[in-house]
Amino acid sequence: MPKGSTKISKVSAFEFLDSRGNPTVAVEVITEGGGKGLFIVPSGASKGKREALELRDGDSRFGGKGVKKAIENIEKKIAPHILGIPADEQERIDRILLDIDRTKNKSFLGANAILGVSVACAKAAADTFGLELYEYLGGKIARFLPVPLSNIINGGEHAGWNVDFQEYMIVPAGFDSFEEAIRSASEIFHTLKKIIVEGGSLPLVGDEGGFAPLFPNNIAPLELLLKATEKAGYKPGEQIFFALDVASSSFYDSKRKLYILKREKKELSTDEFIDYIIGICSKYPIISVEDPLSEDDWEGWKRITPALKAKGVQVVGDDVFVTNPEIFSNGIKEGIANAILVKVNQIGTLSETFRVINTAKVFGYSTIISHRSGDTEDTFIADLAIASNSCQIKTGSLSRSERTAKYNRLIYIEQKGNLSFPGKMAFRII
Ligand code: 2PG
Ligand code: MG
Repeated sequence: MPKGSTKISKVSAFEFLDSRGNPTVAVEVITEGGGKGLFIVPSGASKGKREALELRDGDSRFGGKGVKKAIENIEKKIAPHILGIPADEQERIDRILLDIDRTKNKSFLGANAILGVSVACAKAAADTFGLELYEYLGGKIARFLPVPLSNIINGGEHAGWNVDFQEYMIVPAGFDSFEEAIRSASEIFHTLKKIIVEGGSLPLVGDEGGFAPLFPNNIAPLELLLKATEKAGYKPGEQIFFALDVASSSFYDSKRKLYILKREKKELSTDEFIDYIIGICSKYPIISVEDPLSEDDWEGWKRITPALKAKGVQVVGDDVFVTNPEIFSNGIKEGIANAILVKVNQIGTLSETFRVINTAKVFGYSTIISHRSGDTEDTFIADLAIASNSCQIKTGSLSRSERTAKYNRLIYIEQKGNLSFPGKMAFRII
């Protein structure tokens, strides 16, 4: 029962800072019943070309990255249309936002403005009802905590190109609880730090809190992960698995149709690159590979998907789907990937995000709820992962508070709630 009316009584917008120190939109929605919801919008670096548009001012403030226009849009173009509407009528609110915007990529209002309002309404409604956010979004029944894909070695655009691949993740799937899984990830992270320092490198971290030493090739980080896992006392391939975000759109030359590996001084055709990826997956306990091929290489995706699936590797589409229901449906038709990375700011409303998640479930695709490389202390995605029964979350390393905030929220929920940790089941391994 609501504590009071969920009707929206106030909408305020702020220019906050994200984890890279860039401005980002924050929105607070207040209901007549006294419920409050504040959401801080994240921001990506290695973006898919077809993501919804993040509106930036492009003037002299913050090197052009200010978000005052988006804030003005919230205050003047959005707020008057949603005041008085119940914050729990999510579909209706999101419809109003889309009807005001009327562009394909949300460029009139800005996806950052739209998303800020969309999620802040959900948070305000949950608060008015006196429910935890995951309960409000997912219903009051027991469900799953997500298995983390923890990015402890950062590369590519997130780390000044120390290595071509963007993310080397450990996946602590062989445990019975989230708490134990996170403990193992943290211990491996700190063991990795020792190994890096002993090897003569500085233990500096990239945008998502993973270490970012210089590597001679794209395989060396996997050797390091193996070493750190074993040295920390864990079993690779049993307790700890590995995952990659190749983020290959960032080094694909679409004119020449070549994958350019700067660290290895190699230029590979699609078929050569497919063999290269499959070779890596055969050598290490890799359970999941994200964006192995470019968003412009759908023909290649059609070939790599069955090849990786045959090896039991989850094939994740991020830049290639950009959490867009239409693009995702085309991908399903073409047999591309068997999992989708879900980033709320790629699409811009909560309703569309749930549409994508539900479509994935119908067609047997796994869903991984994801942060952005420019993130904030906001923990919304932790609740979204539970509410949507996604069983997997990608939210960075075991350092930097904008990353650990999500882990801490999940530890808190695990201790308070009646949820279970799916472990290997999240990857369809019994
Ligand atoms: C990715 C993300 C998050 P960005 O590619 O999956 O890790 O990076 O937010 O820079 O797109
Ligand atoms: Mg990605």
